[in-house]
Amino acid sequence: MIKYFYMKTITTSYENPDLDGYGSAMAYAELLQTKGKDAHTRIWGTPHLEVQWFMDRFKLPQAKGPTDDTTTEVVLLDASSPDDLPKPLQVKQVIEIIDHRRINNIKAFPNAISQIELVGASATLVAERFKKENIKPSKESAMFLYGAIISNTENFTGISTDRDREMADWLKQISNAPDDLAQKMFIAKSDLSGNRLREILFGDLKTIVIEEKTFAIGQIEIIGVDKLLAERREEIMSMMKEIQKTEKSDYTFVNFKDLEKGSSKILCLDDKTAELLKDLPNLKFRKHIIAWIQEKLK
Ligand SMILES: [Mn+2]
Repeated sequence: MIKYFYMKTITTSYENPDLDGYGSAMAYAELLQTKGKDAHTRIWGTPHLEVQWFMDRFKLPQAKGPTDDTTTEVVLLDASSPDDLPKPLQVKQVIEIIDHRRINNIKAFPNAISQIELVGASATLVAERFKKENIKPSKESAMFLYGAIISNTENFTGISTDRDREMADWLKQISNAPDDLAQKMFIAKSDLSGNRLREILFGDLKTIVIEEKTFAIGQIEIIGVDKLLAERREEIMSMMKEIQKTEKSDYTFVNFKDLEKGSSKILCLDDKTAELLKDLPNLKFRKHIIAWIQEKLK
């Protein structure tokens, strides 16, 4: 009898993943298992609070933690740059990439086949794989993918396509997700009481370098942006100052997206940042933005 040998496969995402990264990795491991692969998900860092809330709420299985085994094959989801690859994984281990971001660096992975398509969530691409192969995801995987699409597209108020909607409809039936899931998720996400504000701001901070200038960009997505800014602006400003120091950023700002209104406000640390943002024509999140520039600092 011939015994087939399958190499072990890890599905993963960037460190400290959001629901799209985490859920896509979990569901894709299941798809690989269904096809006979020895696959499981490993996650590095601390998943976003939303992920932890979502798994508790719907009693979903958790991914395994980090490993230093560098002999496995790796599938990278919702990420597509070597910087996103958790250590100690190596670029040459990556055999497949599934992501939905315009800015990627797939050429840096010599052994990977990749699917990069600009839909609203990586979860949509994973769901389509199931559908195409005529494999029904488990209730848990369907819930992960459905939640990821709702979260990433901000319940279709943010960037989304018909493909996201089609998959969300399909996944909702399988997962039996509640009709008010988006509302429940957004309310849970909007609880920034105590230290949660800090955890979320620092947990989702991005630092990018453009033309030798360092941008530190925070992102907070909640219901009730105006209330938050009215009540805790001083606190946020002092966190931004701290960020500027540790990240050595030239420009520092936080984008507050209101999940109910679909609009955004930007809080800039200083005049220099405010001046710059005013003139940036292709700011990525411009589409849904009402820029709000902080008044002069005293
Ligand atoms: Mn994503």
